[in-house]
Amino acid sequence: MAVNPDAPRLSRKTLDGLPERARPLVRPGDVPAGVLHLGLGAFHRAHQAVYTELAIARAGGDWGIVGVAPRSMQTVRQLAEQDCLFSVTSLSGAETRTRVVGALAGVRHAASDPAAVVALLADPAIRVVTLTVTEKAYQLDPATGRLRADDELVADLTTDRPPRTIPGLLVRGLRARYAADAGPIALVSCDNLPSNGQRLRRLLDQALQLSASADATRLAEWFRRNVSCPSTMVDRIVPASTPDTLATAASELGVVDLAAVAAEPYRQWVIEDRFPAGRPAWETAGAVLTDDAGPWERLKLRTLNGVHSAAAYLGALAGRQTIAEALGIPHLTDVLRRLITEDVAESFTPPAGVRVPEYGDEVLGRFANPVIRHRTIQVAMDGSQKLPQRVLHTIADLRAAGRRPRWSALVVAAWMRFVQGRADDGAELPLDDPLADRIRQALAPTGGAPDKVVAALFGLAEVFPPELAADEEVRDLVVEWLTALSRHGVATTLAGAA
Ligand code: CS2
Repeated sequence: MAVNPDAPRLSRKTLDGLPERARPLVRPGDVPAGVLHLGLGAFHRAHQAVYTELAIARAGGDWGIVGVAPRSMQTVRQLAEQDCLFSVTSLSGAETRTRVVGALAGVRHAASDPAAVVALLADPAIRVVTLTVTEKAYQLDPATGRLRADDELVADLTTDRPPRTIPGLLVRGLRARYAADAGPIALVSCDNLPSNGQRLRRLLDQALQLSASADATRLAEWFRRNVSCPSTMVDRIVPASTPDTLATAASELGVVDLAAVAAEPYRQWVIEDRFPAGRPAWETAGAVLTDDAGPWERLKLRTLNGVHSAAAYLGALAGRQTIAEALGIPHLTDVLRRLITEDVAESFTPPAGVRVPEYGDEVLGRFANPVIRHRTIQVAMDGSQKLPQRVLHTIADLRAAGRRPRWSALVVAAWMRFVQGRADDGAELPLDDPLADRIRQALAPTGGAPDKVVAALFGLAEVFPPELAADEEVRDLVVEWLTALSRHGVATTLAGAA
């Protein structure tokens, strides 16, 4: 299905012709900007933008969002053509609901106009910055927490050229804010990383030091006193939009929306309440404000995201296109349930009142939603950046308690087979990962022998901490699973395990 490019577009002009139930709660332009958001992908549009629009509609406040696309000019162009309007379709088997969201007050393109973003960071009206920039933007060594500055970031921090990296952009903006005396601000990471706020703070602290200038000490002091980095747990399944997404939106709206996104109905946001210059009343939109998001982050990363990655790697190897289709592999749901109850639930203390097996069952129900066509390949990408917090932390905590991480080792083995690039039927699998070259180099001399593959990939220090790589029991488990997967494929391995 494709939309007719000549049909009328979603815009302020066409808003009044929309079905009543599809109209935005806020009109863009009516609410001045107070939030700057970096990363204008589908997830932001279906998550923070929805919460913020609801919060403005229910509790008021000048909290319109200026959305910044770091790279994609297409997103910026499409949204600009639509007066920053876009729709979110909630999809469940039972119903399809499409509503236009009016939270965006403006859009910018960082790659071609970084100065505009720096100026916004120095604007006193902007009091909250939210980020969805994916795991790989947080360039910290997992073992030491030290900044891993590549040439691009070093150039951003030590020269006057327009910044190209996210930390470079933020440092430049914070400097400008300090110089302009534009007041305190909260920087809110909405990426799927544990202690994402602390990570962001550590990253910026070190980046500010690297960019040292004459007033470095005062700048560091200003940063300490005026900038908060609350941690958050974000949750909503939002697959990349497809021509089908746009066609559904067009038929629900009666106009074409090239920035449409579709998502599951479920959404959750847990936010540490540390905002020195105020914030949207997100609690009125259902967000949970807390003083420690840590247990929620662990719950979600290890259960939802860990199991998601497991379904993605095993599903892709078995030739399944979507997560829901992957759950149809015989025995996979049983194995995922054992991963949840025998490994994940034993690895940490959940938030008060939450039982991990029940939360896990709810997650499996969400994954089984057949109308959310979330591609296994999409969830599988950037595995080197995702594996630590989704699976390896579970393994480390189980080991510390003297337990055997049987099912988590299967997920590691599935990733190791996935990165070798062939599905069980021989079809090619893409390796979309910032460490792709390193992974290929490590694999080259192994000839695909499971013990050699495991030894070679355990050598990637960015992914596997030294204690884990040296743990023979874990290594033997992973080799055992990888041998089974390589010899017999996913279906037989699962049938033998369940
Ligand atoms: C997924 C997440 O793509 C992925 O790696 O696991 O994007 C997942 O859909 C979200 O975290 C759900 O909140």
